[in-house]
Amino acid sequence: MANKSKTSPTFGHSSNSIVQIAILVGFLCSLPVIQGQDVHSQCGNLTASPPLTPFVVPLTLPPVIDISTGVPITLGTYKISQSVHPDLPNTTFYAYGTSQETATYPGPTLEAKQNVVSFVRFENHITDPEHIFVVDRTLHHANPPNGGVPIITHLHGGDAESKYDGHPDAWYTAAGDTGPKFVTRDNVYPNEQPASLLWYHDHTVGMTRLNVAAGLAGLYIIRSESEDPPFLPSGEFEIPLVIQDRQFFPNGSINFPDIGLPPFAHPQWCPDYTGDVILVNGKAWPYLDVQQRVYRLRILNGANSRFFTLFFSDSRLQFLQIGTDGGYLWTPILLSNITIAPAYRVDVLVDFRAVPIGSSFFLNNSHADTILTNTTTPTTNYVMKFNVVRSSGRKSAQQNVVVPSSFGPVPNISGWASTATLYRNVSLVATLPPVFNLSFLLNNAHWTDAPTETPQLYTIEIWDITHLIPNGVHPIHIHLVNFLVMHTQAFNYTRLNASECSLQLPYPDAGSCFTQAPQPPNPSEIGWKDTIIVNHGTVVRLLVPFFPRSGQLYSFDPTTFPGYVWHCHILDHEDNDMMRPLAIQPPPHA
Ligand SMILES: *[C@@H]1O[C@H](CO)[C@@H](O)[C@H](O)[C@H]1NC(C)=O
Ligand SMILES: *[C@@H]1O[C@H](CO)[C@@H](O)[C@H](O)[C@H]1NC(C)=O
Ligand SMILES: *[C@@H]1O[C@H](CO)[C@@H](O)[C@H](O)[C@H]1NC(C)=O
Ligand SMILES: *[C@@H]1O[C@H](CO)[C@@H](O)[C@H](O)[C@H]1NC(C)=O
Ligand SMILES: *[C@@H]1O[C@H](CO)[C@@H](O)[C@H](O)[C@H]1NC(C)=O
Ligand SMILES: *[C@@H]1O[C@H](CO)[C@@H](O)[C@H](O)[C@H]1NC(C)=O
Ligand SMILES: *[C@@H]1O[C@H](CO)[C@@H](O)[C@H](O)[C@H]1NC(C)=O
Ligand SMILES: *[C@@H]1O[C@H](CO)[C@@H](O)[C@H](O)[C@H]1NC(C)=O
Ligand SMILES: *[C@@H]1O[C@H](CO)[C@@H](O)[C@H](O)[C@H]1NC(C)=O
Ligand SMILES: *[C@@H]1O[C@H](CO)[C@@H](O)[C@H](O)[C@H]1NC(C)=O
Ligand SMILES: *[C@@H]1O[C@H](CO)[C@@H](O)[C@H](O)[C@H]1NC(C)=O
Ligand SMILES: [Cu+2]
Repeated sequence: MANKSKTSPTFGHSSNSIVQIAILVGFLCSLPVIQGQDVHSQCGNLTASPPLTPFVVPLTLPPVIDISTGVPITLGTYKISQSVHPDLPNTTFYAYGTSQETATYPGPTLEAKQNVVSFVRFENHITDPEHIFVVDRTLHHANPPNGGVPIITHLHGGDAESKYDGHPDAWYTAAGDTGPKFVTRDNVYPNEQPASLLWYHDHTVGMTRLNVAAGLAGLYIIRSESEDPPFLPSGEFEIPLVIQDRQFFPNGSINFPDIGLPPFAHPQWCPDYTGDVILVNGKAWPYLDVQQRVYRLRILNGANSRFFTLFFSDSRLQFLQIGTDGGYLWTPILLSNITIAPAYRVDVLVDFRAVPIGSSFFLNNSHADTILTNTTTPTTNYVMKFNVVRSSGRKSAQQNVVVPSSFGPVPNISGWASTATLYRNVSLVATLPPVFNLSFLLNNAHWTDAPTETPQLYTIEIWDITHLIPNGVHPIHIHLVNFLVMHTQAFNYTRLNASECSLQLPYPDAGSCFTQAPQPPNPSEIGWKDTIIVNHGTVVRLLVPFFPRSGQLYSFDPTTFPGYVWHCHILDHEDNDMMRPLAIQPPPHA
């Protein structure tokens, strides 16, 4: 690794271009001349993984740790060797676990109880002098004086004091170096929020994409006696699915690009890491034997940048969606397909009583590799396989699954919106070469610029997220709070860019850039969300309450050091430079 980062590639001229990306960002680029004997991996042109027969590995579930006992637990990060497929040598991962021996990728599933405080200490036991992937030193990144692999763990979706939120500058290494905003390794999670599926993952500045691709992610479930409906599938019928993609070398190592897109002047950074192997809970295209019953699948898109549009290979199997990022939906909804961006969680019921014993079905994916390239890697068109089998031992009695028609009252969004005290228009932009080195920005500002998103605690804001890049899509994540999508609205980018119209005039005014009236959110995005897809040529309007969903006060002070962040959840974008501070201010005086 050491000599790789020193051998920075020379940017020569070649007739070969990564044509699609070049066209999309509006200029031509050229390939670097690769020097020396080292095997390099070019962003957008990784060597295909060795062929692996799909659906031969059984799905495994990460170990579960009960964190509702009041007893503090310690999770370390370790370098481990784990098998993703029998035809591939073991892979080196960075992984969470209670010890070197028990560390797994994905990490253990932490099970918390609503309103029961959990104490989780994260330690760094990765003693590699350098990361297993090449750190791009032209990005703003954690740079420990004594080297090593910095980590900092964020509980995604968690409502906690910011010193426990995994601030990107609060990293620490095994050798004891700490980032400028480091406070503690001991985290306190109040769990005073709805029953929901969260996840914990690394959030180190400029290195999140590397640490998460290396394996640093796991699930966190909040259960609630008052909210979890009785008779929902549980135990062996409730299956968590962490879906991620990776590319592999024949020796089992993860193939992560170490040559970026010239002449963007970031020698290693790749704008969208995607792989040609789909992993579910760390196994390549696994299978699961299911009984003729209703199953509850709790799905996380844990990919760096890949979106999935999930559907079953047989239309008799559909998703009854009962939850989003932030908990139960007020109205469950039957869907044939669900699109999940990185960090999206969906809680779905699948009724295998609709299909015969002995039959098999695939969970497929129809989403392009990236919206930028709009290419499809055929091996990513499928995710896993379900075999419907006779139940062994117990009699397969009719299962008593009762799905409530409602999990609670529909929030009065327009009523809340009328009490909003601040309207904020935030924009997604890109800096393009040759004038600037490619990066993605929020509001034209860099991560290191002073905070501009400074909401007052216990107020409601309306955020318009205005996508001002000619192409691409960005899933935007806000820490601490959940929000509701009020609407999305398409506009004509070409006309806006040419100053022929304005977004300040409403549709259908002749001077308005909007090409349609405001549209309701996608069916699978109706509900509490902490991450939201913002497509190019659209404005997404969010209702963002800066208070707990209970309507009560926080039990902690969200205005203290080091503060929160909001960012794009394409990890490659977040690292360069699509992340900003979220500095919550004291509440207005009464
Ligand atoms: C992709 O890599 C292969 C070698 O692995 C090379 O032959 C080909 O020219 C590359 N294509 C592009 C567009 O970079
Ligand atoms: C490969 O990984 C598996 C776990 O997936 C482990 O049990 C086994 O010991 C590993 N083998 C080697 C040679 O490290
Ligand atoms: C695996 O193969 C890749 C590509 O040849 C190489 O760069 C890497 O060092 C190898 N990893 C190990 C652990 O041998
Ligand atoms: C995907 O689901 C949406 C509704 O959420 C539906 O309108 C669309 O037709 C579905 N697409 C396919 C290919 O089934
Ligand atoms: C992406 O490619 C598919 C076919 O490969 C095509 O049907 C679709 O229109 C393309 N989408 C965009 C946005 O170009
Ligand atoms: C789903 O994946 C399976 C397994 O690869 C494949 O046979 C099937 O054609 C796919 N279905 C669709 C509709 O793409
Ligand atoms: C929503 O709130 C507004 C303002 O408080 C109120 O006028 C309206 O009746 C409410 N709507 C419903 C359906 O409760
Ligand atoms: C672009 O990156 C190069 C290499 O890191 C640097 O020398 C140059 O100053 C950067 N240009 C701008 C406009 O940021
Ligand atoms: C946007 O406006 C341009 C210029 O008026 C027009 O050519 C184009 O068709 C419009 N695009 C859409 C999607 O309406
Ligand atoms: C946006 O406008 C600028 C001129 O102001 C032009 O150079 C550029 O090509 C336009 N971009 C697109 C995608 O239309
Ligand atoms: C939002 O900001 C963008 C970029 O500054 C601007 O073009 C747009 O008009 C603004 N929208 C509103 C409604 O003010
Ligand atoms: Cu992005």
